[in-house]
Amino acid sequence: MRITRIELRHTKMELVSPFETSLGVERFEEHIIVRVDGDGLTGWGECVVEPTPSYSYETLQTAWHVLKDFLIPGILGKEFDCVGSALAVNGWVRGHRMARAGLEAALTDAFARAAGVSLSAFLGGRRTRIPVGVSVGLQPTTAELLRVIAGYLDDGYKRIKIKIAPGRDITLVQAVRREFPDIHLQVDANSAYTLDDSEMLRSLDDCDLQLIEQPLGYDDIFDHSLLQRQLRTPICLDESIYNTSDARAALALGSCRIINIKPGRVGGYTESIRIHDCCASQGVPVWHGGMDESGIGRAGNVALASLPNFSLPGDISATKRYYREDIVEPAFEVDQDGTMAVPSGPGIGVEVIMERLERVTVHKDDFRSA
Ligand code: SMG
Ligand code: MG
Repeated sequence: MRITRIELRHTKMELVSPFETSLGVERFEEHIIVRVDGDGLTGWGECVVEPTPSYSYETLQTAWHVLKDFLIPGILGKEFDCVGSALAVNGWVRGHRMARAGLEAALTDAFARAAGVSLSAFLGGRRTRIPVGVSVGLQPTTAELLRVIAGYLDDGYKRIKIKIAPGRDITLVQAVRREFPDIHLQVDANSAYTLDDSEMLRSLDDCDLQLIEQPLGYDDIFDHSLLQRQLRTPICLDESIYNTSDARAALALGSCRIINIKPGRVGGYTESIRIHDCCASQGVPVWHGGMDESGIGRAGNVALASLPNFSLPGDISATKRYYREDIVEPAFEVDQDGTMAVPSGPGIGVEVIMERLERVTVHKDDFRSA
């Protein structure tokens, strides 16, 4: 495939309700939508950066810069026989994984379309439906949290994750457990604690949680190993796993027993699959995280999560959990059994509605080969 055109769009979409975590409150999602054209085909990807360097050190501006000045010039106008050969050209770029993942996603969609297969099949996925869960932000009151969770259980979700933060942790979790004794429940701290909080974290052992996600430092592996030794509940690492090497270190040290995979965080589908395979070979389950993607990113997530070792439900929820109107059709839905269908059409398998994409575009830039 010869890459003839690449387009970047800074998009801004309003969430149906504010999403509060230990990192702050989000009311809008601002991402970069990447479009790659070649051989008469179009591929789409979503770069899950945020305007601020909070969840990740990358920002919308750094990703735009790295895409525009390095990654796009590396491949524009060139001919590639597979995604890997296009990635290899930019292999010298260190870090900036969200920027790389957005471009890899668009390229992979284009190559899957060229092969006439779904992205799921192209990536090695086997399932036609995947188990999904929902991530519930911090709420103004405990009563409101219980009400929101009840609504999601009515929608069919079988796994609930709640966000915790210092002072808004054990009592919240206990209240949720009292109200819903049997649900699959997990918590995500987004690095809000230190080893000084071990006592509170140990008390979570009595709440029958599936896992505790990223309790300690966003780039820590060692302290998590000390904490995991004190806990019966599995720790799941999110922020501190950037690549397969981190995953191997974390598993060897006993820092976690489960890993959350997000292609944006680890630099794309290829590295995600390496981590997936590494965990599978050690009998360690993984699940697919979420970054409040639009339907473009969500379609990619669903496809990746159809691989066999994504055995726990992901943070991949129905479109209506995020946006009143998405930029793709059809919308993603959750069944009463807590599963979501994996699109089977070519590539990401959903249609990008250009008029809606145009409406959420703040700024765009277009790069064409001579
Ligand atoms: O896409 O459903 C989603 C959001 C899932 O909680 C979610 N993501 O740390 O796992 C996480 C957060 C990261 C984004 S909040 C800053
Ligand atoms: Mg997380």
